[in-house]
Amino acid sequence: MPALLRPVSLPVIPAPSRVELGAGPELEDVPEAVGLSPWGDPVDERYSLTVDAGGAVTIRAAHPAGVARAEATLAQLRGPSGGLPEVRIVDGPRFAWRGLSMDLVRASFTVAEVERVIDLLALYKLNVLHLHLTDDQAWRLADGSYTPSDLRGLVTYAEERHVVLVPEVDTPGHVRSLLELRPELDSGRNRGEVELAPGYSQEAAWLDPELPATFEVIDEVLAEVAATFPSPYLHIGGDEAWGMPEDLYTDYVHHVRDTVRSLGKRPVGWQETMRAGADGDDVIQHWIADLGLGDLPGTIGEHFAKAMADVDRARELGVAVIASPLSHCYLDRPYAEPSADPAQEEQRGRLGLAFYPPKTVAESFDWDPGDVAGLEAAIWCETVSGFDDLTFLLLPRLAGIAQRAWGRQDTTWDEHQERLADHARLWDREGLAWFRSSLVDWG
Ligand code: TNX
Repeated sequence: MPALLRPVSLPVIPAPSRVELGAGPELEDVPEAVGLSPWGDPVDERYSLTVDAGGAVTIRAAHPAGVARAEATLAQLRGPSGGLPEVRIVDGPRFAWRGLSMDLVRASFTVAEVERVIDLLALYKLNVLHLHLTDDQAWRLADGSYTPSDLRGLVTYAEERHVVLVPEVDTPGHVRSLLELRPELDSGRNRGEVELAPGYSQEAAWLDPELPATFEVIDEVLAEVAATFPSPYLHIGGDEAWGMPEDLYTDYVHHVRDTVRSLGKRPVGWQETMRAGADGDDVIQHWIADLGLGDLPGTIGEHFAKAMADVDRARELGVAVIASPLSHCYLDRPYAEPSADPAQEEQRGRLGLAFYPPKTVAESFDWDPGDVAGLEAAIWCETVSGFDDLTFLLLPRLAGIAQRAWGRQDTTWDEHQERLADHARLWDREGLAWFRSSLVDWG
């Protein structure tokens, strides 16, 4: 087994084992994945896996990515004493694009910590780590954290695990940090307080497409990012450009999409970018969904209502939609049920945005993504102050998203919670903090 294919911190396949790389008739019985391939060209991630009575393992897959998915299944199957059950599995993904969007701005994570998140994605057969690299609080491409060589190292680490890193440069809104770094981007009208809801205001800044310096800076940033990340997709952000006139927003998005295309990449944008229309190869990421709070007041309310219509329009036009509805995919949502461990209650109370009504792990699992181009969980880090906080919000819900993204829709919560109980020992072995939901019988 080439070392490259081995999820490093996961158990290694025992000898004797055999990997047969090539198409097999049994694989063709598994439906092909639907939606967008994060590699651009489709990659066949289907595999078959046999463990015989003597413990010998045989894996067959058409592509090394399929072998990596089989290895993830093996890691999940291995019992507490290291043994493997006798099994025959023929398996493949439901959606081609299965990811996690990670906020690297509101909290800071070391390269080694990001690698551990990539390991977790590999364990759950997720194949996209979407890196939210820039925001109001920091511009991680310049002011600290990640050097180009760090980022290239992460690209290689992810590639070895058949995970694609999709970089996001979030503009024209969410750019307060950039304006501090590059004061020449202040056009005299592109920053200030915006009242988002009655009595609630926020400092906001946006990039002015009518200021020549804007695209001198942004086109260069996009070129560097495109050169660093081999992903055929580049995420242009485009969410919540508070205070920006709509015609300027549209001009801005058109320009940035053109730049991204000229760099040989396909643009992905948050759903608001639909306001600039969309071409056949644009990709929209859906995040705004009903929070169950009724109509929200003020600017936020108007924004949400409009943004929901943006997604409807994307669907009508046949634009590819990656689903990350905050109702089910936002893992910065507070947990509603108590922890089975009273010592975790302080952490539970502190984590997740207070704006979101808390939700139980079971409620988060109860949904069908439907007919979409892919699925991404999202972890935003306003309330997160370290790696333990991060994994506390990721686990166990990330496993539920992975089940929806890879597995059959008819898996019930009961079946899912039994598997979660089994997986807790993997998280413990990796030393990961996780939320001990009182709705799961952890045994
Ligand atoms: C909205 S999701 C944002 C983020 C916040 C997040 C908190 C999105 C495209 N924008 O800036 O961190 O809500 O959940």
